[in-house]
Amino acid sequence: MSFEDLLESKIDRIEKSDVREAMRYSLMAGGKRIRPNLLYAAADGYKVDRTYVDDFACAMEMIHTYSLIHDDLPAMDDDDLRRGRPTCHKQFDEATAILAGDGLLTYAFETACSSAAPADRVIKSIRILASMAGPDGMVLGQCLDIEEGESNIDWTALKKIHANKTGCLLSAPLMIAAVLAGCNEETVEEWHEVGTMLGLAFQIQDDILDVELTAEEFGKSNSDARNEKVTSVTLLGMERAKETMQQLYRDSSERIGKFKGFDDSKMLTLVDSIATRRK
Ligand code: GRG
Repeated sequence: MSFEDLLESKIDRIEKSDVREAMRYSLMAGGKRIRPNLLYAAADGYKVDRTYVDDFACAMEMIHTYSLIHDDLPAMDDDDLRRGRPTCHKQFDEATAILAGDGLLTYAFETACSSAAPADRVIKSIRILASMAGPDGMVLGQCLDIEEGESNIDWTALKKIHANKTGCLLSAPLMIAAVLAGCNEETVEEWHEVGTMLGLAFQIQDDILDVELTAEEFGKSNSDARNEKVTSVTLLGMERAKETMQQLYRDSSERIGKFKGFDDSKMLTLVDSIATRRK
C-alpha cells in the first residue's frame, strides 16, 4: 500500500463528521511528506522493519498538518492558501479547523501506539514525538515566533525560533528511526542535532522561496512580508542566506555519512532532493 493510501485509511477509520472531513481535506492535500520520508529513509538506513515504522510515519504527517492548520488561523498567520488550496478555516470554518487540528494531534498519538515495535521502543518514540511537538519543542518555537513580532530580534534569536518551530519536527523522525532501530541515547542525540541543522537549512530555504516565488507557485500565502516578519533573508540578505543554507545542507550530509552501521544512500538522496526543492 502506498503511503498516501495508508494515511487515508487511518482517516477512514474515524467516525463520520465534519471534523473528520476537515482532517482529511488538509492531510490529503498533497504536502511534500518530508517528515515521513525522513523517517523511512533513516529507518531503511538501519534496516528497521516497516511494521515498526508505518504508524509513526502517519503520526508525523498528522502532527505536521495540525501545526499548519493552526498556524493558518486568523489568530496566528491568517493565511488563505495552503498546499495549493484554500486553508482549512476558509474551506470549512474556524471552529471546524481548530477541531481538525486538535483531532489530528491527538489521533497522531493513538496511531503511533499501534506500531509493531517492542513496547519500550514505542514508548521512547512517543515521548520524542510529544517533546518535539510540544511546549519545549515546536509549540515553543511558534510562541517565540509570535512574540518576535513585537520586538527586533537578531540572528541568534531567530535561529532559536527555527530550531524549535521547524527543526524539532525534522529531528523527530530521525530520532524515532534511531530508537526503533535500538540505537543508544548518544546516537539518538546526534540525530537530533542533524535534524536541527536540516531544520535551519529548510527554514532559510523557505524564507528564500517566500521571496522568489509567487503564492501560486509556492502553493501557500507569502505572509511574511505582509506580517512584516524578520526572516533569514531580511537579516542576512539574499546572498548570505543562500550560502548559509547550502553550507548547512553540506554539513548535515557530512554528519549523516558518519553514523556507524547506517547505510546513508537513501538519506543522502533525500537531503539532496530537499536541498534543491522549489516548493
Ligand atoms: C501552531 C503549534 C503550532 C505550530 C505551527 C509549522 C508551523 C508551526 C508553522 C507553519 C509555518 C512555517 C513557515 C513553519 C516552518 C516549517 C515549514 C517550512 C513548514 C512547511 O512545511 P513543508 O514545506 O509543507 O514541509 P508541506 O505542505 O509540503 O507539508
